[in-house]
Amino acid sequence: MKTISIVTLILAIALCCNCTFSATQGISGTGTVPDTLDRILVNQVGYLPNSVKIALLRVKTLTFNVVDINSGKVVFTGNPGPFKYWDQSGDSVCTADFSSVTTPGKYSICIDDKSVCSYSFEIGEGVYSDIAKASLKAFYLNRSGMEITKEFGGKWARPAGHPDTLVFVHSSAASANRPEGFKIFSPGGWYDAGDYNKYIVNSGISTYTLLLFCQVYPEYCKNFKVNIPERSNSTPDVMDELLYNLRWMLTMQDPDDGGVYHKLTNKKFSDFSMPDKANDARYVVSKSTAASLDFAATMAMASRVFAKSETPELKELGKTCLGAAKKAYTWAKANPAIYFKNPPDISTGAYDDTDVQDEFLWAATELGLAENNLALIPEKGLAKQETRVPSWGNSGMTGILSLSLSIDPKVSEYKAEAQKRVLAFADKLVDKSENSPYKVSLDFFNWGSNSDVANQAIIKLLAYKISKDKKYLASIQGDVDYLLGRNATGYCFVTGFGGKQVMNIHHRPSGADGVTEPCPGFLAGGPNTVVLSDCPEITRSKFPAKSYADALCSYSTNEVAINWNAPLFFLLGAMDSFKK
Ligand code: 9MR
Ligand code: 9MR
Repeated sequence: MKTISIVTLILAIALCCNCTFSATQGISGTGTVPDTLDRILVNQVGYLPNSVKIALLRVKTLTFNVVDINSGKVVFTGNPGPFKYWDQSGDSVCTADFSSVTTPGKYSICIDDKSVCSYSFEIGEGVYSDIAKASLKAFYLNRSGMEITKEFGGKWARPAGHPDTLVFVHSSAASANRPEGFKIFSPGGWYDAGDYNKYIVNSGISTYTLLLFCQVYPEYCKNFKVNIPERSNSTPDVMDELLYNLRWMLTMQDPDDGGVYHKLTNKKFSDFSMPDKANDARYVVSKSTAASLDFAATMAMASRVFAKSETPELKELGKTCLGAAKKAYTWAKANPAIYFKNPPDISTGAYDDTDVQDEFLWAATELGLAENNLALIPEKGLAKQETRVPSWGNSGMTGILSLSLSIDPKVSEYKAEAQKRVLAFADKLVDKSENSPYKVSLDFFNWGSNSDVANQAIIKLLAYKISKDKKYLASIQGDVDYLLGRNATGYCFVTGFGGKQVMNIHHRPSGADGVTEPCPGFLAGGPNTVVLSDCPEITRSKFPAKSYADALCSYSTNEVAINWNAPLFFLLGAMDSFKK
């Protein structure tokens, strides 16, 4: 893969053939002047006509212009807000509000008589359609055990890899009926991320997020079409895609005792080969309490969503899911503290967690909702659960989200309390974004920080769904804008989109396929300072919001993952559903 985006270069030349830096002065905290195209930060994909539209300027200017790219005409002139310093990025920015531009078209924000312009963007009702589709299609491109054909994969077509029709039971997972070396059949599912392994904990939350999307936006889902092999059947394509993973998850349960294997994996991370060339032996490793609970919660949620489906097979599958959920939960109750740890001979991702109270809460809540059994819902646990964005290791809040949307009158009391908490949390997030120089709620950069932005947006979207209060919309837009370019790195973080594109994701197929462009539709993990040593040759910024490298070696900032793309799709699908 090449390191510089062709699109970036062409745009730079087209927009800025006379790049003097005269009247405008760099105001970056480090004293360095950002690249010309990074001096004005915009959402490089676009805005719905009636949305709030705010760009960020890193240069001092009295006015800014919105320029129609086709005609070259200035359609709006505005005055920026005051400069504000962000300790997370180490620089100052000011807002350029151009919400009053609503005419569909292609634009750029310029200052100084067009000597400094932003990347281009669109205004229109359809601006999120392609990117929402791509962000779901990314799951298809990460399917294990299936050939990605030209018809559906285009230039990212590849042979099938990891059939997982012959998987060994690892010593850590051995049981009386399935001793060490026993062979099981566990095909399908999505690769977790840039690696080729499949982990139940992370699969659970990702699948749940897509199920939640189907629950919250049923009409949109019905009409949402993606070019995947199942597109012609009567099941919505989002559901088809998640079924590919859910059916694999079901194979990870030991039919004898109901316990769920933590992961299906190679002993160590493979090199950057294509899936069909990376054929080391595969193992299921150790059952764990967390995996069993996340599995139970996801299956219980699936049973509720499938019960509403119009297809008899899905209704039937829903019953299977509920049965599997109950068995896994029973196992976890009997084995409440089997915390996963990599055995000495296994070094792939651990998704380890020694506090499973939140997983218990999530599973119990989902089972209570699925079985209409109020007694199962852990009242005390709910009260104790801290309000936070859900993640693979902290899923308790997910139960609260499910409760807040329940339609079962039996849980109405819990529902009211859950809604109150979702709204209070969303209000706090809105408050943060309003006061943030970069207009985002994010103020802490973890591994996968971009997914935290998308997950925060989900909280606000649910608050909007519950309250119909438009006050959430500007903040949600801010999250979209951040991910699509209005951030301290200037990158549009979804592969295949934007002017400054991410080209070198830590994703084995993208790194090995010989195609210049990475597989499209993936959300890069994003900036953080958790691991600074992943690329020995690259020194990253000490400012968390800028500590990002578009380099294949940067697994800590530039990997992709199903639990990051799921909230991305949720957010982009929701935005697309708002079109008129
Ligand atoms: O490629 C691996 C990636 O998929 C994981 O998310 C990441 C963190 O567990 O690890 C990557 O593998 C790296 C390993 O941890 C350390 N040596 C370099 C490997 C990347 O090439
Ligand atoms: O997303 C995970 C992150 O929260 C952890 O800090 C990190 C290190 O343990 O691992 C991340 O998950 C990786 C997993 O272990 C292996 N597949 C790739 C995942 C994304 O980087």
